[in-house]
Amino acid sequence: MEFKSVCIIGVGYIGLPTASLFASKGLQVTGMDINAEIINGLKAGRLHIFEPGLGDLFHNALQSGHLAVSTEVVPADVFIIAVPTPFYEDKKADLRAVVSAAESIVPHLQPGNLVILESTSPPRTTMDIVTPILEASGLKAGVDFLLAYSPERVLPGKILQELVANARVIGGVDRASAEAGRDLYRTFVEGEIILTDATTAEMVKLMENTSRDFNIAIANEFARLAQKFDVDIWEAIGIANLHPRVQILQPGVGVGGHCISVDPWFLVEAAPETARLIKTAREVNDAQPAYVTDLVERASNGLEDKIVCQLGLSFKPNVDDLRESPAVRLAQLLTEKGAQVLAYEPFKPDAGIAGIEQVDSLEAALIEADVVLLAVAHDQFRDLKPQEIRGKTQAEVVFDAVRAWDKADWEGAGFRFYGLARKY
Ligand code: SAJ
Repeated sequence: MEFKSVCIIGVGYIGLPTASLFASKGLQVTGMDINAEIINGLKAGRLHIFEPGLGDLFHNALQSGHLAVSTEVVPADVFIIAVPTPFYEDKKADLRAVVSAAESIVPHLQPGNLVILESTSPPRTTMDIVTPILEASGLKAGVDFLLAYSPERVLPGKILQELVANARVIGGVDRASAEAGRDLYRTFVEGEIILTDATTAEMVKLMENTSRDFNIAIANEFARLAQKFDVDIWEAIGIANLHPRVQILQPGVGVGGHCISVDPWFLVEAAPETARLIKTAREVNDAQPAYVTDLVERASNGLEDKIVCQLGLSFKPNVDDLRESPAVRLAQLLTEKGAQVLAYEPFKPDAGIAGIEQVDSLEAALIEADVVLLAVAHDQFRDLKPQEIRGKTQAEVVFDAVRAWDKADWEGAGFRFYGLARKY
């Protein structure tokens, strides 16, 4: 099946790269977003997100005439929903964006169209929520139009590479829908394309992120045990991982981002009595910023009136995304304990988060600090030289929460060095 035009609803971290890739392959693409500020910025060539390689791809697609951006849904052969699915305060899935995206397609839906939901969603969303909304058009899913669920599975920081190379699962409401999805994504996907039903594809996506969350939770719990027994967790993990069937992940300040810290809750909400391990893992990871705060407090001999230079606020290294970031939570908790936190986040120097004091240079963060806290292992922080930092701060204490720095080097430069379950 051949499709000539695509309308992508939501031009965020997934929608914008996907739109640019389809356009680069010659399809006629419209990237739609309800946020006029974002669309006006894009029209003027300004991207609202940072992702390696995306700027060039987007600009070329725009210039080629194959990509347009708009605040309105436009008629197309294919509609792709790529909007966020956050959660409410009580951890229940907030599907309002998916619902309104589906509703916005209805007036344009024509027989033979293909609709794809990409947003991570609770099991049965495609069948029980999206299908009835679209069928309000009078057309029937799997009969008059095609409908599939195909989750994005790409890693922020490597989105373009992984969109092309990763295996892609496409779950149709019927076989014809899945096959149509395969024909569409084959335009740029070089990885394997696996066809299944919509609910299986939803479950696959949630299982992937949930298992990663779970594996990080055990790493964080191991770190707490190691701290208790005076063991260096990093040495212990290194040795354990030499076993051919063991692959322990990295402990840290917690799990953030818009995916792994959110998606497991969709399973907990759908079946709370069954998803017990999943819930516990979430709680362990959510408690990690508080655990690290206590360690920093001890290392600093109390936080009251201390100035903490916190390096990094994003949810993981080398990205500009602060959503659900444990590093942000860490800064808040340190502040609650009486510290003045001066946070430096080079990927987003002015995030405007209430209660967080951001500075726009390393020097400004360091100059009056009592404690230097490494919260996110951005490459530029990894590369810092202790001797150079010595000349820029009066701080005596360095706390490396993510094991990016060498203890001996920092001690050699005259700092008292601490970390998460660190001996060496
Ligand atoms: N983290 C650790 N220790 C680790 C690995 C990660 O503490 O060993 C933390 C990170 O610092 C971060 C969080 O976990 O706060 C999540 O980071 P990540 O790199 O594991 O994953 P994301 O959220 O960037 O992307 C994930 C990916 N899913 C899996 O690897 C199963 C990606 O493939 C998905 O497409 C993405 O979620 C998504 O959009 O769902």
